[in-house]
Amino acid sequence: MVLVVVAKTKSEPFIWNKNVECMSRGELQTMQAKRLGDVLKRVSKNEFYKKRFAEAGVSNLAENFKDLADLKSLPFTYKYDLRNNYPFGLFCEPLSNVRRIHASSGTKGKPTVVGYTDQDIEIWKEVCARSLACAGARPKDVIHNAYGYGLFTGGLGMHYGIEHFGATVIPASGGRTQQQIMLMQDFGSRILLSTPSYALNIGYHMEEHGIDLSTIKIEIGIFGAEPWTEELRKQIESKLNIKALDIYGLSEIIGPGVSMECVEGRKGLHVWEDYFLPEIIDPKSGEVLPEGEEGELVFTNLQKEAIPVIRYRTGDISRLYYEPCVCGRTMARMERVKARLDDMLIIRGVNVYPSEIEQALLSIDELAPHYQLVVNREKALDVLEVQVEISEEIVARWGEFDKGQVEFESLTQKIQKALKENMGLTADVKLMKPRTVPRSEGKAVRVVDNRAQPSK
Ligand code: DLL
Repeated sequence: MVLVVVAKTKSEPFIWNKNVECMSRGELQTMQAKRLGDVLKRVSKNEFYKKRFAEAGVSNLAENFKDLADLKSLPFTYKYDLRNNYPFGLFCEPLSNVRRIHASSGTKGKPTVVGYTDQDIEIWKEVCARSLACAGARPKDVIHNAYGYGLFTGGLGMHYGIEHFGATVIPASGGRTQQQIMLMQDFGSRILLSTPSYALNIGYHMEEHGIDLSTIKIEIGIFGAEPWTEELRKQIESKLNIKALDIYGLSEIIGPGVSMECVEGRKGLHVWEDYFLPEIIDPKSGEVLPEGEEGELVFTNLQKEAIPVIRYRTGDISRLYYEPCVCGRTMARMERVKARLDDMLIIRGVNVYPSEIEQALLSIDELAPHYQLVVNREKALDVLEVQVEISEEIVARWGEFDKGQVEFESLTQKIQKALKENMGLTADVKLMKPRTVPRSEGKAVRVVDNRAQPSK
């Protein structure tokens, strides 16, 4: 008997701009070096940068710095630089050439303001279109955009990218979840764009209201704007029966579309390096770290007109990898952002990130993925209370939700043990009834910090 094995032909990855996304590293570096020279000429006319470079002893910037290796001798730019020079101090173009302004809210004080020229908007459209293709979207798709519209870059940034990509955009923005579900059902959207916490909210809303999952046609979710874990990805994928992919970005660099996970590899996010030059540094010393080491992400805008930033300290913790990817793209990949440096909590001497707590909680079957971390200061000691919902099934099995019952006590102990064993953390645990932890409609508020003077 002759066995004929017919190889199943795998569909080719859809790459938006193959010439650039699959460039050799040598070609890419030549392009980056040229663009770095140009952007340094541009910023050297700005008063803030003139002063910053002079203070750092960097002179004749435009002439002296053309080589990528010289980048590490340039000073960093920080979020507070944008705040201290509010609103337009870091702009390198007159407002008459700035077509749009966005701002990121921040919890206190003035927002961080950014601007875009016509060309900046073209670049933003391009990187968002690349990101959509990278996630497995196609120009014939209907794309439901539930990122907030307004000063936040998520909604409008992706909106223009979707139109440029040639797909149909549904500008849903955040909130009114019932209506969003109806629109997804009626318009047959195949792609959902939102924060991961809002996607989960949609999934739970459907379940709680008895809405059949098969009435929506979403196959792919493009989720970002906040840290999320692999465990949360699994929960979203099973709740909505979709593939969930990670998109990263920040207003100071452009907005969404700085990097995107590819549907083929799902192992790290491709950084669109022809526009955004990434580095990983040791946050304490500022030294550049080698490939694969964990540190703070730093980006330099290579081609931005209105407000290009040089060596911008994102505060996000990640790693960079340069090895080839199964999708064929050659652009560096960054590991999913673990956390923001300033989100780190120090609880009785233990340094812990909310994402680590999320990971531990989501691995406990009896819990729902809805939690909040409340920090108080008691007699000079920081005390963490982990408030987490019990799943509906467990409450149904118990028959009631009563602090006195044996199961209640043993579940509390199980969570405390997991936190202690996984990260050495001692925390109070408050089990919550289903649907009592506030649901997210945009970026989730994971930490409620009640300390008068945060020790961050
Ligand atoms: O959040 C831009 C964006 C919109 C990205 C939509 C993705 C999707 P900002 O409001 O300026 O911009 O917040 C930027 O959010 O420094 C990270 O701390 C965090 N962040 C963004 N994407 C991710 C992600 C938008 N995929 C800040 N994973 C960044 C983890 C993320 N954190």
